[in-house]
Amino acid sequence: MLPERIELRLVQMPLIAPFETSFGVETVEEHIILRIDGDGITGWGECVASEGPWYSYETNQTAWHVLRDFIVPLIFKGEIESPQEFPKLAARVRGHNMAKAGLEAALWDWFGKAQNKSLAQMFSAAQQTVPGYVSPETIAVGVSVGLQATPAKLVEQVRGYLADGYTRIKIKIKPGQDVALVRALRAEFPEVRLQVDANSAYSLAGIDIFRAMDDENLLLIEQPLSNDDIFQHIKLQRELKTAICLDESIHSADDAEAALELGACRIINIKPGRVGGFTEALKLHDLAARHNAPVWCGGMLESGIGRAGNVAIASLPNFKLPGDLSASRRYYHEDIVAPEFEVDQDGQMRVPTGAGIGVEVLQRNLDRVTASTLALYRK
Ligand code: OSB
Ligand code: MG
Repeated sequence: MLPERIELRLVQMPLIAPFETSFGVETVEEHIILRIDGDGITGWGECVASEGPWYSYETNQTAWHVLRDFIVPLIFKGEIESPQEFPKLAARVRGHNMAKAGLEAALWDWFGKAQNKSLAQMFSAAQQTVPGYVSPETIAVGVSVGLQATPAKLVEQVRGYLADGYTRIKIKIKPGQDVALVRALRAEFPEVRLQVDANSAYSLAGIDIFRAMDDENLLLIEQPLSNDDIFQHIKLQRELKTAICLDESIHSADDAEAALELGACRIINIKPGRVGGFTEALKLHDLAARHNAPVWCGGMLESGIGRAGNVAIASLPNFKLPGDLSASRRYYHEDIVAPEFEVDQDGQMRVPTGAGIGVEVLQRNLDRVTASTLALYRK
């Protein structure tokens, strides 16, 4: 297919409630929505960089610059055969995984629409762990709960999410707000599937915190130590029964191979944005399966455009744990797609079956949240 036009939109979507992690508070989610047009077909993708370089070094401004000046021109060079060609086309650009992943996502939707295949179908065909795999109609999903003002408020939030149906709870922790939160939740919900995410807020000197959590029957401890670190996590994992799950440290399937073989973690959180796109995410999925390491789908508070791709990839066989894939209304008053993503009483979310992302982009809603737009054309 021949790309003719690529549009970048900086969107700002107010969150229903502030989302607080060890690296800061977000009240408005700022992302870049990408649109690609060519051969009479439109494809949509979402770049999950943020306003500031807190979770990773990328920001919307770096992604905008790298897309406009380097990645988009590489895409306009000629015909593209498949979305899986993208990583090779963009390989000259080092890093900037979120920028790359946003454009690759738009290509997957564009090809899906052209071939009348859903992303779930395309991803099932591309994964190599279970030949002939057919994605389920629904997947079990979880919710990621930000830091709250008091443990009592956290307990009430979690009670609400459990009533909504979510089958797994993840809470954010940071030094000073950690073991006590886990214990407060365990006292109320002894059986709930519970995990914690530190977003790199600790060092090995804080090992006693994790020893104390080790008896709380957690599914996993996500990214306790430095972002990018593998070595310190090896030392920590050796001391714990609970599985460490890496998020920030894993930028590629190769990183995952190192982390798993060296014993830095036993579980991996896959965010397509963090690893540079769906093609790399599929590679990571297969690699982890070969290492008998479960994966699950992380989230970046995506709009429905990004969420659609996450839900589709989370329907693959080695996504053995519920992802941070919550209903549109857990984040936003109004999504920019229809139908919105919903969770049923059993904590299940539908995997879209329509072509590409399988949800319709609501142009009026998109226009309402757009702060700036840039259209680029093939020369
Ligand atoms: O570490 O998983 C994370 C949100 C922004 C940045 C980093 C993370 C998160 C989440 C939210 O935990 C997951 C979601 O989209 O619900
Ligand atoms: Mg995380």
